[in-house]
Amino acid sequence: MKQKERTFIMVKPDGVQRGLIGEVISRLERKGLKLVAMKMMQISPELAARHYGEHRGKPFYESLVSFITSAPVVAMVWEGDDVVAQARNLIGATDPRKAAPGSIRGDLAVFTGNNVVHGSDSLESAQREIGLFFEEGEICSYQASRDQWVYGE
Ligand code: D4T
Repeated sequence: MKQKERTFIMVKPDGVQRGLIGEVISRLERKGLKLVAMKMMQISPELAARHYGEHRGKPFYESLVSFITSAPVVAMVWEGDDVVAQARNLIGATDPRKAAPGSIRGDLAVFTGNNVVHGSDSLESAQREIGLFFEEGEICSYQASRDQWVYGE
């Protein structure tokens, strides 16, 4: 079986605190994407700085790091055809006020800082972010019987 594309998805502290872990997972699962790794963790300031390195120096950087380290998150790896773009579509625009109804942020959030979920924005970001949060041995690539129904394989 050809290795499908992977992306990094994280339920942020607001999503965990609001009891939306299951909702986020459910939406991705129902689409047909496959969960291949998951852990709940408290992000250290060091990991936050690496994850959000591209935003260092921006006006919202300090509050972003403070927010993402403020409570546990659920870090995940998802697999599927074109999964980076598919997950971003399901998540919706960064600003929840502009996110399409039907998307996670469009339906479940109102404020850019607290937008429930993170999803990698490119294949390169996905590889980098997965590497920051997971060892390769923690990722379970497996054949699911539903694959033939999702992909017609
Ligand atoms: P993440 O990375 O959390 O999935 O968000 P996006 O990929 O959709 O958006 P981003 O990288 O541009 O922003 C990262 C993170 O910073 C917060 N943020 C962003 C903020 O608080 N104020 C802002 O003006 C922007 C642009 C929200 C997400």
